[in-house]
Amino acid sequence: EHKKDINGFHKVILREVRGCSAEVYLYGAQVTSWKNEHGEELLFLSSKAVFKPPKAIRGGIPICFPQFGNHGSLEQHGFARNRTWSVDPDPPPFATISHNKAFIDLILKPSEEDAKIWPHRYEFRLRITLGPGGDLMLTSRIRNTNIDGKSFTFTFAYHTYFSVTDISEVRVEGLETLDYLDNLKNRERVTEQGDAITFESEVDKTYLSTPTKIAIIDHERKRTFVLRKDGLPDAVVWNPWDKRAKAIPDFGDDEYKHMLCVEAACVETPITLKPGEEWKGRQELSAVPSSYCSGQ
Ligand code: TA6
Repeated sequence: EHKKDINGFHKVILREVRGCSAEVYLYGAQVTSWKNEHGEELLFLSSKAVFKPPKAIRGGIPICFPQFGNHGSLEQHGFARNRTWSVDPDPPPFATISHNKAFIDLILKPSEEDAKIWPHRYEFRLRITLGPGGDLMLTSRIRNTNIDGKSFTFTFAYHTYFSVTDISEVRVEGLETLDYLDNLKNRERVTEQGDAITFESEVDKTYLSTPTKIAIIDHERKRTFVLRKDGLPDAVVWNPWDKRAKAIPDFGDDEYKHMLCVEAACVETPITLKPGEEWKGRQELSAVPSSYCSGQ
């Protein structure tokens, strides 16, 4: 269902038979809501989110492309999240789709302006799917369409903001014993010692060579988010905590307690595509009652 919100922004609402839903703005191709069959919101969206270009919407699932973070010449997290995408008129045949799934295909191609800051031609196709059980899947296909024979290199992340009841009661499983870059210590490389990651202060870590499945356990609500990913070897874990959150204008002061970013990413080893080559990166999110999930 296509709608215009109060700011006149174009958004698409996906609905599934049991009442699950998702909302995505054409601005940034950003998912801003994912609800389960009880109408509970599963993603965090800041109460101070600004829906006004060129500011990125604070929350949901920002798309970081062609640069993750600020290690490079582009703006922080690249420009894909600050552009208005189009509905893809002729999406490629995605083999995995069956009829009872709601999905939307969006596409981003460079503008003249963009070509000045990132001189490449590409087609970035994003399919957002709401599965029959309410699972939310994002599939990105990025193709190098340069006609000058040039390859290009990029880093990428689905910058997912999960809604949690109380960050001090949240555990992340699947990243223990892995190496990570500590973004609070100039990306120093460290090995995770803990048996599961818990939170009592600001965390900003890029875990490397991570498994395809990561569990985020909201103990209070007895809910586990399961993040499955393909083509995205790294995972960034971020909570700003109080001081950092206060310094971010579009972040409510106490909202850090109710969010956690776990971001399927490709950061350590950038992706290089020759003309004609295509990269695919997929993440699938599900939210299950914790009693079925801890330790699996
Ligand atoms: O993913 C973690 C991070 O790189 C943090 O360092 C913080 O900057 C966060 O992204 C949010 O970035 P943004 O540009 O959306 O404010």
